[in-house]
Amino acid sequence: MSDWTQLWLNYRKVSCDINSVNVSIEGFSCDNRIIKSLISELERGFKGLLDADVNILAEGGSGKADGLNVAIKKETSILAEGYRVSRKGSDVLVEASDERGALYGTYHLLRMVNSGELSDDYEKKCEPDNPLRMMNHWDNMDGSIERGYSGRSFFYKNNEITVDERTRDYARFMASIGINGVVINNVNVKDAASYLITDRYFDKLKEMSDVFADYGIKMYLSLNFASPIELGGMEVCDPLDPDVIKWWEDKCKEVFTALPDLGGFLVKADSEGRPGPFTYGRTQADGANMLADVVKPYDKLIIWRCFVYNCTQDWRDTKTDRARAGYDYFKDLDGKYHENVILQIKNGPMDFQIREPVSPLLGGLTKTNQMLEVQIAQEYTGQQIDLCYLIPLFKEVIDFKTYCQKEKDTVADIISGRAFGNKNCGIAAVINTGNDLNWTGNDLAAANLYGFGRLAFDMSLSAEEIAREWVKQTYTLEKEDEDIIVNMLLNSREIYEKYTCPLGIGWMVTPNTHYGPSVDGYEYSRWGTYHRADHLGLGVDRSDKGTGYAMQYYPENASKYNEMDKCPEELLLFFHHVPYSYRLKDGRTLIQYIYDSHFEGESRAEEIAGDWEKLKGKIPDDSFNRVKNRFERQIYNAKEWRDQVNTYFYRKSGIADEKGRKIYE
Ligand code: GCV
Repeated sequence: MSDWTQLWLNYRKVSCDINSVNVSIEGFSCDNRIIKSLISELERGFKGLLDADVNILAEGGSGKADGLNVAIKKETSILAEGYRVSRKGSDVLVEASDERGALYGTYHLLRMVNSGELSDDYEKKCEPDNPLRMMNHWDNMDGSIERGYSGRSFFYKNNEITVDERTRDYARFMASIGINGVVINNVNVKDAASYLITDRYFDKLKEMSDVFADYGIKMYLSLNFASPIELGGMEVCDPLDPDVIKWWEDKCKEVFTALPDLGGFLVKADSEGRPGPFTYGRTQADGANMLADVVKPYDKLIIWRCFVYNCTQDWRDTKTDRARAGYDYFKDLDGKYHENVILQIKNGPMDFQIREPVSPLLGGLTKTNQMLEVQIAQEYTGQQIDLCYLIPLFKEVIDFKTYCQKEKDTVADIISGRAFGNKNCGIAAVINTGNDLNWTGNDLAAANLYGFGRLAFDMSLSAEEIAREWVKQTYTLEKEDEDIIVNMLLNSREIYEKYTCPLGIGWMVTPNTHYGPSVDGYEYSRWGTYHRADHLGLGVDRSDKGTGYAMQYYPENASKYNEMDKCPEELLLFFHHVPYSYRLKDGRTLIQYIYDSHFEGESRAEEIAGDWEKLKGKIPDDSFNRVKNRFERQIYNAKEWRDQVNTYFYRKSGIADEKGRKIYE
C-alpha cells in the first residue's frame, strides 16, 4: 500500500464487459512528453477500471476486434487545450489540437468510463474558459505550510526540495482537473525561499518543473521583492533604480537559462510586512512593470497580488476601512500595467471570509489583466475539520454582475478574457493539500480541490454537477447514497455560515489560528477587522455616510449596497450598522435572526454528521472513520460558536430569545 491515496484517480473496477483496449495515436508524436503521460494514464486507468490490457498501436494499425478502439487524434479546429470525446459503438475518439487538450480529453474519457456515462453514442466538446488555471501553494521550505490543514509540505523538507513519485501523482491529479500552472512556494517569501532563484536550488527545481511539464503544467515561483538587498547585498530594491533593474536583469538571465520552462513569478509586495515599491515612494505599477520588463524577453509573466492594505490600523479610527484598500491602491493605475502583468485579486475585499461581497476591483479595472484568487485551504471556513464545500461560494463570485459594461460584465467574463479580450488572465486557488495520506486532511475536502479545477476549466458547471462528479470518481455507491454526500456538500457552506459570523460581518474568530469563535478576538487589533457591536446594534457602516466603501461599485451595485433596506440580507452587516430591533424581510428582528441561525446551524451540523453514519459499510472503512472523526470535531466547534455568539449578543443587547432556548448568561 502506498503512503498516499489516489483521490479521484483511484480507478476502481467498474462493471463492464470490455476486456481489451486498443489505442492509436494520430497526428501527435508518441515521443512527446505529454503524450507519453497520456499513454501511461490510459494504461493505468483501463487496467484499473476494466481490468483491460491496453495495446498501443502504431499509426493506422488495427487491434483486436472485440475491444474498445480509442483513437487520440489531432484536430486543429478545436481551441488550444480543448478536446472532443466521442463514441460510436466500440470506436472512441479523443480529438484535440494540442497535447494538453489530448491529455485533458483522456482524463475526461476515463472519468466517463468510471462513472458509467460513456454511452454507445456519446459526444462532448470542452474548451477551457480560463487561459490560466493555477494552484498557489503556501508551502514553506522548512516543510511547514502557511494555513495548511493537511500535514506538512510534500515539496519541501528541511530547506531541501523533494521530487518523487508523490510529485508525479500530484501532477497527475492537477492535470486530470485541467490545472496548467502551479506556484510552488508561499507568497511570504523569506529565509531559504528567497534562495529559490539561486543555483542552490536550480537542479531540483528543474527536476520538478520537468515532472510538471510531463503533465502540461507550468511551474511558477513566488518572489521576494527585496531580493536585490537580500541576495544581491544592495542597499535598496527601488524598482526605478538602474542598478536594481540591472541586478534583476542579470538574475532573470540566470534563472531562465537554468529553468527555461518556468512560467514567471507571483509577487506579494507591500502587504503584511513584505517589502515593496511603497518604501521608495513608488506605485504598485512601478514595481510590477519593472519586473515585467525584465522577464519579457523570456516571454514570462508577473502575477502581482492586490492584497495590499494597512495592517497597522487603530481600532479607534472608524474612517480607515480595510475593505477599501485594494480599490484605493489599484484602481487609479488601471491601464498602466504592462501586457505581461496580471493583477491577482482575492474574491472579496477583506480576506476569504465565509461571506463577503465580491471585490469591486474585479471589473472596476477594465484595462488591466485580472486573475481571481480564491482559497480552497479552509483558513476561515473550517480548516478541513468542518465540512465546507466552497464551490457554491466560487459560483456566486464568478456569476456576479459587475456592471462594468452593458454585456459580458460578470466576473467570469472578466477573468476569462471574454469581457475585454485579455489573453493573460484566469483563476488561482490557494491550495488545501499536504502530505497527509488523503492529501486534504478531511477526505471530503478533496471535493474542493477537484471542484476548483473543474470549475476553472468550465465555469458553466454547477456546484451540484461538480459535487456529483467528484463523488462518482471517489466512491462506489448506489445513486441514493451518492445523493446523501452530494446534499451534505451542497448544504455545508450554509450550515457553516449559520453557526459562525452572521450576515457578512466576518471574523469573530480566534486570532492567529483562525479556528473557533472569539467574538472580540479581532475587535481591538491592528488588522482592520471590526464588527463594531454595541448595546444597540452591530455591523460596519460602509455606506456613503460611513466609510464610503459601497460607492466603489458601479452605480447599480453601489445603490443597492448603500441602503439598508435594499442591501442583500446576507451582506447586511458588512455594509451597515444595524439595530438589533431591525426587522428583516421575513419579519424577524436582527437579534432573533442571530439566535435562530446559530441554533439552526449547530443542529444541521449534527444532522449532516448523522447522514454520514448512514454510509457506514458503504464507504471504505478508513475513509469513513477519518470523516467521522472530523464531524465529531465539527460538532464541538459548532456548539462553541453557537453558544459564544448567542451569549455575546444576549449580554450586549439584553434581549431574550423569543423561543426561550438555552442561552448561557
Ligand atoms: C500568505 C491572510 C492569511 C495569511 C496570508 C495572507 C495572504 O492574511 O492569514 O496567512 O499569507 O492572507 O493572502 O497573503
